[in-house]
Amino acid sequence: MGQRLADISPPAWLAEPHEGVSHEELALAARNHGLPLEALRYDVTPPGLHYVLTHYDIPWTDGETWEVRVGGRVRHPLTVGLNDLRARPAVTRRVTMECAGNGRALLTPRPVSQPWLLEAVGTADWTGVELRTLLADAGVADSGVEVVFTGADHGVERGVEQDYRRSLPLDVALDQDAGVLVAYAMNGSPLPPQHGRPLRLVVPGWYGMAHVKWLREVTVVDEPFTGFQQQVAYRLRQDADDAGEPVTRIAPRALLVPPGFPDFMSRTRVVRPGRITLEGRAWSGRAPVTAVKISTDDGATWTPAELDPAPADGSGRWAWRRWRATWTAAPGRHVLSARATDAAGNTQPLRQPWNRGGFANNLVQRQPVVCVPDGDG
Ligand SMILES: Nc1nc2c(c(=O)[nH]1)N[C@H]1C(S)=C(S)[C@@H](COP(=O)(O)O)O[C@H]1N2
Ligand SMILES: [Mo]
Repeated sequence: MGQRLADISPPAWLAEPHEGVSHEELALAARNHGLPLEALRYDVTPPGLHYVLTHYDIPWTDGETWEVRVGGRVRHPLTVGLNDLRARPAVTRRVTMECAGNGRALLTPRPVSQPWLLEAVGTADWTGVELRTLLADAGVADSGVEVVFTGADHGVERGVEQDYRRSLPLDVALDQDAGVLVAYAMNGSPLPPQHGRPLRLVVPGWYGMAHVKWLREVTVVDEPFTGFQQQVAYRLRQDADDAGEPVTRIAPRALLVPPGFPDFMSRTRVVRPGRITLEGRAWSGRAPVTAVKISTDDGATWTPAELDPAPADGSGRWAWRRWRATWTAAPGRHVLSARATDAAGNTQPLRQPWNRGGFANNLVQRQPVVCVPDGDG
């Protein structure tokens, strides 16, 4: 009696300077696992190693009876089952997806939410149907401005009970180059439950929140969508009462495959003296990555890395690229970094960008390494 959802669902807050990660954040971090960074070696992330983020529960879904409704401001509302989708022309796209909150737990002050370090990324081959063809069949009315996507998951967040919902501008939803998919397969197999079984949206180049999982409704609307995940969450704000800018496309980032071998607790990397090949991946959802530089002296000096060529057929446009560089390690402590730049001139900041949600923070990685001669145990 007299209970309100707000009592169990706190507003967003920032951690105090020495506030540790709580059990609630640990529970989120265990549910929403990251990519083990050694898996950056794979072009396509093997099943189970792709990062996962789910705000509420993974809903129980049945692929055989699943239907997605395409409605709202359309001339011919559609209800499409999985077999109808599979009978349509299939498209496979290789897409690197990254959570907008990647890097959040490294910020000062630290926004309290899913405490990602740098591992909220993965690359998959997504197969499905072009969203624009479904919208064309439904016949978008002239009054349409956005498309709202509804997932089958339900929860409460900061006191607001909701289905997970996000929108895209109609021009993105309909654009052939944007390449938005309604996907039913990941790496050639039906979507695993945690990645949206049986259907999800894939929005190449956009941060993860746009890729609505367990997709059950596609609704054309005639006014900009003001739902929680659009207007309250996923905004770049300095102050709690800023309207803020929406989070959209992925900012450039490069990460290193962790060199050498790790210490169990500190994760500090141990390498031997001598020549070492450093490698990693770089991506941007804004424009193709054009350069990666590395630093082995904590950002004091930078040298170009070698970038793998992009596939000539354009299939790598939305996928990360491998880079490599050689480093001659000398005994002692070092901090390694990599920095990506894209064709639009976007690059990674060397000083921390900050916003209240900890979104789209692409500060360069700092990887501590200790170089110890063999037998110096
Ligand atoms: N229905 C639904 N879709 C969702 C989410 C969600 O909680 N519910 N989380 C979003 C967020 S924030 C991210 S980062 C991606 C993660 O996708 P993945 O778990 O397949 O890596 O899914 C997005 N799609
Ligand atoms: Mo996310």
